[in-house]
Amino acid sequence: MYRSLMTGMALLALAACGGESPPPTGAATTTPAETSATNSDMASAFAIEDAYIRMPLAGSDKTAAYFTLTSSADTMAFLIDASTPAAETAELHTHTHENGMMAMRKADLFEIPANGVLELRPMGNHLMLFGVDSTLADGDLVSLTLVISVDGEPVVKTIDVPVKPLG
Ligand SMILES: [Cu+2]
Repeated sequence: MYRSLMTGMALLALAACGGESPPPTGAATTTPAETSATNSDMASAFAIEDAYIRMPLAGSDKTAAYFTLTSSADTMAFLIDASTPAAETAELHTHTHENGMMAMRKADLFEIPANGVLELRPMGNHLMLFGVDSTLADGDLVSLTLVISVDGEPVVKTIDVPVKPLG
């Protein structure tokens, strides 16, 4: 029962995400050295909790990452990019129901409200990972780098995220 549910979800992920071409590389702006002090100050305005990467289903090289990002910045910020050495590409995805069908769509950004929370969760907004390292195992810690745009400046935040099975 549980196994067939998981298989169904794998097929859904393949159907929804398989046809997309990877985004152009170099989309994330590199950080000039002279702004790094400012950026590290800004990075502390964003706290990431409950982060995990869902262990890929057997035979799949796709999975998703979830976390809760809390901002203490006084302006709206935007999550604009993500990357991890454990996957070839990472995309921001929304998860919606359309005409009774579940669909995932690539998003250019997620809003992080001023002094608010951006929540990535199963069946909601998520980070989709493609070309995932096939050796990932339950309990592994994976580096995840997020690029947050604050007042038009990229703020880079890197965290270690555990790999966990779904549920
Ligand atoms: Cu997705």
